[in-house]
Order: sequence, then C-alpha cells, then structure tokens
Amino acid sequence: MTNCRLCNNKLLLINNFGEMPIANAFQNKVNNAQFTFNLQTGFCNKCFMFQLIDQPPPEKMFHQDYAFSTRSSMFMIKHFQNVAKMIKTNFISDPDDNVLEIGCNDGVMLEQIQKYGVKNIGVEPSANVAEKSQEIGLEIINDFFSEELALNMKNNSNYFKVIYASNVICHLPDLNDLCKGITKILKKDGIFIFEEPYLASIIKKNSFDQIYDEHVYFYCILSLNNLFQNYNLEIFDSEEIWTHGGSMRYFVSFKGKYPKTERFRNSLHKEVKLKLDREETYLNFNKNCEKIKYDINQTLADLKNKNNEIVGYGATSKSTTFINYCDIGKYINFISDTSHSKINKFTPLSNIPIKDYSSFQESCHSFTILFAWNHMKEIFKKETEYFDNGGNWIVYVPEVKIISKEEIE
Ligand code: DWN
Repeated sequence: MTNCRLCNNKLLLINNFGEMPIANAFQNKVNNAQFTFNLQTGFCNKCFMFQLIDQPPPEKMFHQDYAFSTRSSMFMIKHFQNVAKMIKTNFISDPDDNVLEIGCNDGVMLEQIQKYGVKNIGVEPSANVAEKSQEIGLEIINDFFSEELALNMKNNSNYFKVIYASNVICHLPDLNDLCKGITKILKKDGIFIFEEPYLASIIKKNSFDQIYDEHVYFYCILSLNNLFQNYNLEIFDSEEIWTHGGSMRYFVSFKGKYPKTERFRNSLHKEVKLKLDREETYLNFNKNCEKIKYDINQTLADLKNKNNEIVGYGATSKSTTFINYCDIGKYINFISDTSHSKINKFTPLSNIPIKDYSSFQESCHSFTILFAWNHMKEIFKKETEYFDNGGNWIVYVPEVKIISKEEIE
C-alpha cells in the first residue's frame, strides 16, 4: 500500500526499518518460524497523516495470547485511576451518563469508574486480557470496535456520554469506520476522549521505537483535524501527558458543542512551528533514526570488546523495532521483565532470552539497556541499588547515552 489510508493521496516513503516480526510475538523456543512483514512508514502531504505503509492483519496482533497487560506498571495503574477521576469529575453529571472504553485491556480504568458508581461497558478484542476484566466484574464485549458493533449497541439503546480509549485508536487501520461508529453512539453532548503517543514527541525525541506493527498511525492535531471534519466532529481541547514517553490526550465532540480551549490553540500553534505538516521534518527524522542505529552499534561493540556484560530492562513492544532494526541482539545476554506472559520466552526474531526480575537483581552486569525508557522515573526510583553497585544504564532516547549515578543526582 503506497497511498494514504485516509485520503488516498500518494505517500512519501520515510523510514524503511526492514523485515520485522509482530512486536509482541514472544516465542517459546529459539528460531521458531515467525510471521514477518516489511516495516516502513509514509507521510501524506495532503492530510498530514504519518502512518505505516503495511500493517499485518489485526488477528495476528490482538488475540488469546496478547502479551501486554496495563497492570505491569504501578505508575500506569495510578494514571488510569486518575483518568477515571477526571472523567467522573468533569463529564459525568447525570445518573444516566455512562462510559464506554474501547480497548480496555485488563480493566484498570473501568474498575475505578465502576467504583464511582458510573455505568460502563468495555470493548476488548484480546480474549486473555478481556477475561481479566470480566473476572473483576466488568461488562466486556470481546470484539474489535467497529461501526457494526456500534450499530448493535445503538439497537440496544446504548448511547454514551463519554467514550474513552488509551493507546488504542492508533491501532485501528480503518479510521473512517471508527468515526462512523463513534457518531452512532456518542450522545449529542458526549465527549470522545483518547490518548496516544504524540507525533510531536516522537519527532522531537527520535523515539522511532514507537513504530511497530500495532501502531498504524502517529497522530497530531493537524492530521486529526482533517479526519474529524469529515464526520461533523472536532477536537476542542488537548492535553499533553507524560505516558509512553510523551502522549497527547484529545477531547472530541460534535462540531460547535464546546468552545475551543487555549491549550488546544497553543498545541496546534506548536505543531505548525515544528513543521509537522512538512515532508522535510520526516526526512530529517529518518536521518536521526539512522544516526541512533549507528551510535548504539558503536557503543555496544566498544563495551563488548572490553568484556562487559550487557543486558536489557523491559521486553517492551517498542524494543522489537529497536533491536531488529539496529541489529543489536548479538550484544544482549538477556532482558529482564516482570510480565508472566513474557518470562522464559524469547524476543521476536532476535531470540534474546527473557528472564524474570530476580535474574536482573542477582546477576552482575555493568550495563543495562533501558528498553522501557518511558517508565524511566519509576524504574530509576526502584533501582537505586543497581546504581549503588556501579551499574550503568544505556538509553537511546533522544540519543544514545550512558547514564551513571552521578548524572541523575
Ligand atoms: O500501545 C501499546 C502500549 C500501551 O503498551 C501497546 N501497543 C503495547 C504496549 O507497549 P510497550 O510494550 O512498549 O509498553 P510498556 O509499558 O513500555 O512496556 C513495559 C514493559 O516493561 C512490560 O513488559 C513490563 C516491563 N516492566 C518491567 O519489567 N519492570 C515495566 C516496569 C515499569 C518495570 O519496572
């Protein structure tokens, strides 16, 4: 596919990361035969959407064995509890006001909404995490959100005051279908709130590891405005948030329902200044990605030549792009992760063993690559002992750098 998924304009090829597996397809054995695809991005200079050129079918990514669980980070649990509070405080005023969450994963946000006594439903296509939500008493539809699903909800008289999604809307290839679905079940004064890794952050931080099979679009206000105007919808507010290394929360309503906020106008202005609507920005971004690939190889080869042991922290989805594109699997002994679904497996294509947290605590390694860099604050707070024992962290966002204890004090 070389044309824009939204407006059919010819795409400009930006990144070519090469052959890539499914980012979350952690393997039970080494050298397992795996599905791969060509990971490339393109920019549309008509509607300004930065996007994947090809994406694997959704069933290959979201299924019974989906590896990611929201509850893997204490900070993220707190974040979603705060989201529930924000929704309840700002948008729920009537006992009939209810909330739909698209892609509710293991139900952290809805659990809190339920505690507030607000009616709610979750939609989640990955059966294993959907079951976790059901186990805590939530009503879950185990399916992909679509216009068809929305029509079924409408037939059952389900209209929502708030439709919320976190790190989900960038996973959906058919945004036209999404918008049609939203307009069917959003109350006239309803608000569609969603938060996603923010394109401005990705460009500023060179965080190209956010680019993998699941993330088909990388949003900013400039491109979303072009999409929503076709559906009588508009963004009236936006809020920059810290999650996933820099995300944007968008507040969307039917056109003219709510006044546009000052912070929305400011963000839009910043996007224009950053030239998110210009090809040159993306071509420059690709050059930065190539530089990071070069730098990480130099750094790791040098450390290995000096007989240092190198491990990784956090078998994130993002790390699949980073490790395979930079081809650094050969330098890394193992990656430590706290998720049961990943422990004792191997990273997709690069075959690095994933070990439990105690392996990280017990082994003596002087350099650790922080693949879960978006959780840096939480992790550095927890790992003071590693620093005290002379450990060093290697980060690669926004540039390759070794961080020693002195640097964060
Ligand atoms: O959009 C998506 C976002 C929401 O989450 C999905 N497509 C998949 C996923 O992306 P990710 O895997 O890059 O997310 P995280 O949150 O960066 O993953 C963190 C990983 O690190 C988890 O496997 C848990 C692990 N971890 C750890 O081992 N120790 C995390 C923390 C905070 C820790 O202390």
